[in-house]
Amino acid sequence: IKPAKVVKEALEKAVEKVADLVTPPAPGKPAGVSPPVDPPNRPQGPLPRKPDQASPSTRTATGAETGAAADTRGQQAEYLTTAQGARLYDTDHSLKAGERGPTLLQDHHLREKITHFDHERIPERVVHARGAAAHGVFVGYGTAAQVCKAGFLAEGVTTPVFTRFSTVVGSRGSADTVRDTRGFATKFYTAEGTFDLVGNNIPVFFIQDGIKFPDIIHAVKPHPDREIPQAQSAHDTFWDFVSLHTEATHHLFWHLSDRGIPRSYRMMEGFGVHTFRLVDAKGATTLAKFHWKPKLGVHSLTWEEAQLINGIDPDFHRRDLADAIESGAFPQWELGIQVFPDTPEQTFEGIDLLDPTKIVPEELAPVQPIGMLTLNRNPTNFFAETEQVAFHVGHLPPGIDVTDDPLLHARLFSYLDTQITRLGGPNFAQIPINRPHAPVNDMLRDGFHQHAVQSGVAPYKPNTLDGGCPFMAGADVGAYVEVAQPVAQSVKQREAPASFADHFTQPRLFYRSLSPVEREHVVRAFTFELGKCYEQSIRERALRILANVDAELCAQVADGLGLPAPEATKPVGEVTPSPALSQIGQVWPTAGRIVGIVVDAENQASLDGLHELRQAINAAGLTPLVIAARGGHLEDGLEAQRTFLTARSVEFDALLLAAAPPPAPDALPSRDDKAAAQTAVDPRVVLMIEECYRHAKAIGAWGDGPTALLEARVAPDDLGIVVGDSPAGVFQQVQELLGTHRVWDRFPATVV
Ligand code: HDD
Repeated sequence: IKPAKVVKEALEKAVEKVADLVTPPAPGKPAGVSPPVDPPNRPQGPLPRKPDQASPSTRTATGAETGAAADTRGQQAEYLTTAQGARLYDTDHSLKAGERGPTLLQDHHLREKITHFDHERIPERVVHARGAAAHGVFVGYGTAAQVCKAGFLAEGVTTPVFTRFSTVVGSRGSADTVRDTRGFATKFYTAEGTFDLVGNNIPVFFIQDGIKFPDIIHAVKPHPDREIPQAQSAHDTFWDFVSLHTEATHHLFWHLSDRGIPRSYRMMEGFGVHTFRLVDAKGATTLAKFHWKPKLGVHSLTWEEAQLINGIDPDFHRRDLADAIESGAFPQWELGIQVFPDTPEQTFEGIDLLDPTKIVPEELAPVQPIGMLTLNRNPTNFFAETEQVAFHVGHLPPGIDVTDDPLLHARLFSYLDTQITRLGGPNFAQIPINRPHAPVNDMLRDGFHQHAVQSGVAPYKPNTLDGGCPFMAGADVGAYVEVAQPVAQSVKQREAPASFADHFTQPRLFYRSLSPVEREHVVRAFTFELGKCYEQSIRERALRILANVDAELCAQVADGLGLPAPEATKPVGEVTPSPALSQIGQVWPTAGRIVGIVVDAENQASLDGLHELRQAINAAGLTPLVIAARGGHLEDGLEAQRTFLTARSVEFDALLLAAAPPPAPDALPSRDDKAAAQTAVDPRVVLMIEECYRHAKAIGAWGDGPTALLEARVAPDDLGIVVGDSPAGVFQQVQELLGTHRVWDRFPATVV
């Protein structure tokens, strides 16, 4: 043990070192929004949130509202200790035989610190590895009570939840905005046991039988030889499989539509996919499909935006969710059900309800709202919560049962099985994020990572030694009793029913229900993905599938690939479009959108009215971000949150131009300055305008702003361009345009 004096000196030295690293604010210059940083020589509170997180309101869910202490940090306790609680005097130097001598094996702190670090990583999820999550609450409307006895659906019952969104294909460090299906998994900590609704943002699945899950996943994951491409479906093995496996066609169409590149997790629908069986208080059953409807509407990126964002901000969706919650813009979804009579056939209007590649159009069975989900608190620790959360389709409360969908049955096996490897043993339900809120009284014992200290001697049933406990419950006291469902007298066989055989009608229904601009995106997506395949035979086979779904679509994709369009071999008949499948054509709330405002610090007029504009944008529930040539202070109470160097159009849903800033000295760092001198407006601002224009976004301009528009060759009277005198007036019109998300009319679709 070092004498106290030596320890004190070492501490003082360390404090001096840290103090050297902290640059005090220049004299006379405001220190910015954060208070000056003191050397951390004593416990301190966490740093304040950054300003853009504080809008549109300063409310956070970290206070009394949810009772959560998201700001609690282990690091704030006064002294560093070992895992056994012994206080440490030094964590920077190994114990050595003399200052320059060899390290001693007896250094327990060194070994504990390194050993723990060596084991910090656990296997990532085999699918859905990349995700982001949030806590929240679900409030039942009571409208489901007629068909479902689950207590959490009763009127006004509030249930804590944890929702994790994810991509499917990419590994844990992959980018957020790849083309993919998104996972939408919600854990309801109900008083009757945990209910996990483990769904996707697409209502159908690639396969009809879970035994094929390893095949589809092996096909879509990177090629095993070079492990490329990461988080992509545009490659040969994926298209090899789906072109040979026509039941994937319906999911494929959703995947290649705008649904595959959502604007935000907050702006996605969610689907339970399978048909479930609901049980009411009297034991009567109804079949149902679960739907999540986002309050902000369903919106997507453009393909070019999605690709740019993958490089510019790979955490785009994760950041968007966390920032929105941090700022008090809590995302909400209404839970709804489509209900169908529980007939022996388990079909509805000729659609087999056990086939997970089929939807039931909402026009035939409307989605009836049964409750509201609000996500209002970010996780405190990503690993402990988002990474360790374990969902399982078999986690069901009384009132919700499964059907004989063969995809669901394989899932009922897979989720428990995978957690045993991923979370290191069978006791993962004891990890805090997975702990049920209902009392647990099981007889599961021992195993890796057992945290409970179980008393008693008789973890078996029946027993007398522990007083016969625990006893069995009946349905009258909340037992989960499976519905006594007749099982058909049948032969053992590996077959799909004939009612699963039509693979093309519903893809056509989906495609024909889209608006022309959405169909154009599907055509381009097929052309892009097949264009990335090397094997000609795969492209040709995929075209033969498209020919069966829609001859026009097939011809356009074939044209893009430079191949002849094949004839249909199994053409499907006409379909009645389902308008509910299109995400365009409605006006949505604009809350939660990001508005960029370009200013010129040297041009005072461009700062006039900015305070009021920011307030108006905040008050409307949107987030304003001021962009200038340099960061920092602009004028009292006004900071530049982005610079021309850090801002790129893809971060903004709409762009406002208060100025036409001339090229800053760092405008073109890698090219000769002559080029910069020839442009009147900073080329990075011009690029922002060009991209916003191309991505069909609303752009507003006042003051010198229209000059910047002209520099980007955007006509002030073009569709979705608002030029006016006052910032407030321009914003108002831009906000109206944002209600439809994009100004698609700017680029009339060329598909029929
Ligand atoms: Fe799955 C994870 C959704 C079919 C096997 N799945 C997983 C997650 C979601 C889904 C959202 C991530 C949960 C989280 O955030 O932790 N999966 C679906 C949907 C499906 C589906 C909507 C079809 C309707 N899944 C499916 C099949 C199998 C699996 C057919 C296997 C037979 N899924 C798994 C898994 C995962 C998983 C291997 C990986 C990590 C995990 O479970 O916890 O067990």
